[in-house]
Amino acid sequence: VDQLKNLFSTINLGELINKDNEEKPEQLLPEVTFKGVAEYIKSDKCKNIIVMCGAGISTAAGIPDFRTPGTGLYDNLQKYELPSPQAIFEINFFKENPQPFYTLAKELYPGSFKPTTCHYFIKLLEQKGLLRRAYTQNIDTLERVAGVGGDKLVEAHGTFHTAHCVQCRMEYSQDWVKEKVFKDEIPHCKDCEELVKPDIVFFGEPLPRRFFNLRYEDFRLCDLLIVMGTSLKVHPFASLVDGVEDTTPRLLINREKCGESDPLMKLLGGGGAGMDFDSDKAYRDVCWLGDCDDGCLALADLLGWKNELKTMVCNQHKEIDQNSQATASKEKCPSKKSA
Ligand code: CNA
Repeated sequence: VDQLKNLFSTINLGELINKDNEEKPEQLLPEVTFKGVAEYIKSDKCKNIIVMCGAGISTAAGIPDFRTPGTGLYDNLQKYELPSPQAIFEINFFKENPQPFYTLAKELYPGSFKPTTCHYFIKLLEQKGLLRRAYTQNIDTLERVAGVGGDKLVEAHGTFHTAHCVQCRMEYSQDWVKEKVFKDEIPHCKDCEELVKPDIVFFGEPLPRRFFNLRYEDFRLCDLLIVMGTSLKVHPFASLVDGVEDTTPRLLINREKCGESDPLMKLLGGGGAGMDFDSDKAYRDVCWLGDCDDGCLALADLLGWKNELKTMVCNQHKEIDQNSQATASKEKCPSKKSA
């Protein structure tokens, strides 16, 4: 370690990093701002948008994320007496002790939550013919509930939509598993009696084949990457931000900055370069800090879609309320003329 420290102390990192960045790729945004991103979307240069999202797009629906201090799941798992917060999503721990996962699953089961404005913004991008793909880490299926087509979705960490026996791989439906979970029963395979687990990817399991099949082509063709509601801490998902071309603009909408480049890692050849929002060399990365729903509404406003988005959210929520026979929303949908 001391030798490495000595070696680094003799290297002028700043100089090397500057050299690395000497050739700045072409800037496609008219200006490197939120407004510049909106203008770019309106231009004919932006036809393939990829959205990458995480738990932060669903917190407004009432589903906690992992890492937000206080409200995140990792701060609220004490009652399960786990060896570590992550254990609830670790495959080996699950096979030994599935109860904590199923207790939590009952709380978070899809069907009890409504998509957020942000989910409907993704749907709107699809309707406008601009969505190449939405890569989600979420397992709550709210993108599907919002109407995003299955062909436009990559559920990178799996989904509650289907389930399989961990042993013989027999498939089970979401409804079958849900019925057991809501009766506080642990679902067991009808055939081999082993555990049945929803097809969400646990730590220690590979990502779905669809993720690997689509990612290279999708990201090569991407004209704009929009990253929303994720801490970009879980790999390989997080490294997707480096899969786009050097010129492709990237917009982060999140409560905190994340995914920024680490100059030392870059120099050592470790991983991708990450994003650069603030240096004087920034030419394509833009950050909008705040809640995803507000960010999507602000972007929709600049695009002239705000009323359309608000109307979509309102109508869809009313329909969900009516179908679930819950109290119908009293919210008034905006009229076509109002902004
Ligand atoms: P994370 O690590 O908890 O990060 C969430 C990020 O979103 C943080 O940067 C927050 O600051 C930010 N955030 C939270 N709420 C908002 C908001 N309303 N507006 C803007 N930003 C917000 O979660 P990641 O998704 O990055 O981590 C990946 C894990 C989380 C995946 O494996 C998921 O399966 C897992 N997860 C999914 C869900 C779900 O399906 N809804 C819920 C909890 C965890």
